Amino acid sequence: MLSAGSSLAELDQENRTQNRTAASGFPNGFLWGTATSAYQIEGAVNEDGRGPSIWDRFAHTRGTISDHCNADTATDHYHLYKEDVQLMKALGAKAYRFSIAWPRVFPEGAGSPNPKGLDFYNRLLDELSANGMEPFATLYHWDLPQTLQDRFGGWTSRDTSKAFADYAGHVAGRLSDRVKHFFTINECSRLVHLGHGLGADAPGLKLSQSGLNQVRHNVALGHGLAVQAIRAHGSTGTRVGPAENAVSCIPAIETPANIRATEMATRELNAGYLTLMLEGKYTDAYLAQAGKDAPKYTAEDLRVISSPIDFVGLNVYTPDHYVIAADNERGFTLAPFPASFPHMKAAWLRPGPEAMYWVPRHVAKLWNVKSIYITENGTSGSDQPAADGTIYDVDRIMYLRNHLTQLQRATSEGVPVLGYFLWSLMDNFEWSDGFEQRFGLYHVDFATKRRTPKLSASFYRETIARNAVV
Ligand code: GBH
Repeated sequence: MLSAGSSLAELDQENRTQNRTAASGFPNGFLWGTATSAYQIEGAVNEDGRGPSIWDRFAHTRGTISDHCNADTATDHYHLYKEDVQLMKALGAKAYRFSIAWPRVFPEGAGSPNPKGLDFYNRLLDELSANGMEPFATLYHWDLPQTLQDRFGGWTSRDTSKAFADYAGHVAGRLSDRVKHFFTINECSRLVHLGHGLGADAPGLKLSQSGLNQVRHNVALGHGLAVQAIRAHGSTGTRVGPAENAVSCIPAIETPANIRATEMATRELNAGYLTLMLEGKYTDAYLAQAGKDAPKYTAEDLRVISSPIDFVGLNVYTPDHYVIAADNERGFTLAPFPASFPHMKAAWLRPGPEAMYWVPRHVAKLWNVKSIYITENGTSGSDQPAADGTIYDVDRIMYLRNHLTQLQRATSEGVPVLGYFLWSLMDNFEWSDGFEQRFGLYHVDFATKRRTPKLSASFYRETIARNAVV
């Protein structure tokens, strides 16, 4: 124990003791990794038979991307993947979450596969394996083959849900000897809202409420059909689940009544996504609110959508709502964000680290989920080099430390989070924000493709080495 008059040197010594590490530590075997997605890093959009995706089309349409860029070359990971695996290794990471580009594997979305497309992922898997890194593959991170948009209207049609399952089964059949964990769809919620409601993401649609509700249903159906296809074609022991950006509900004040209110809010505000996948039905409130705009579906659809999964992946960035218990019909009230609420470089990125505690806890409790991965968490920053050339991204370190502290609170209470994938390994194409929002632990000079570690890379390496918040 420290006495009142302890010197700084003693304090420093104390901080190094086992006790201190245990108090801030994660469970043994906790999996540390980084995450990326295909279109955001690969480049090489016209190589080895890759077909166009809706993001190629969207990014090449005037006025869609803030800095008028596209991801034709991005970070050129397609050619620099060996170097990038070394970047992960330098962090001491043991896992890597990446996505497979559907238009590389099926350039037309369906029909004949392009073997050269999967060859790239075979090379990547070999490199990961040679460096002791466990692969976690996402099957859909928003790069729909353009042909499916043209032929079927993309996710407005359940033909796309079926094509997705065929592609998923094909990949599982060929890669599941080495890939043991598959994520179906990245952030159903965002692909529905931003891509088909606001038109801010590909394919840039602004559908009516009924159209949007149908897209939401078709995407969930695609998830369920893919789960079944992966079970049918994957080797024994292949595990599968979604990677969802759940609407996060945080008790404004941690009282039992408010906590109960956040659980109800979590269930209702995720009704078309996690609630549907895990309960196999739309909530009464969801259907009542949709009214005549409710999606068309069958009972069999609901059984498919709720096919058993092995884990839930959660992308956690920001609190969506602070919640207080209320005496109204719903039982909760969403507190509006005051104008003075702080944000990181991106205006949408409000730091509310408690989300990292509450989101996995709600998911585990509401649906009795036994395995959770944090599939993304991180922040953009201005990331300007100082006079000595170093990027001292202490804002990112603050953001990460606060979130990891809350994650450690969750794991120490028994919330079953098995691993954490930091978004992102390196700066990349941030969708409609182009190259203006940098999320990487490694800075990328997009002209030369040179990678340079930021200070946060050292922070993450220390965290991994100690398996504890540092
Ligand atoms: C994740 O999405 C993605 O999976 C990943 O590809 C992405 O690079 C990463 O996070 C960082 O953004 O309030 O109208 O301005 C997060 C998606 C993007 C959803 C920004 C909210 C703001 C919409 N988020 N978006 S708005």
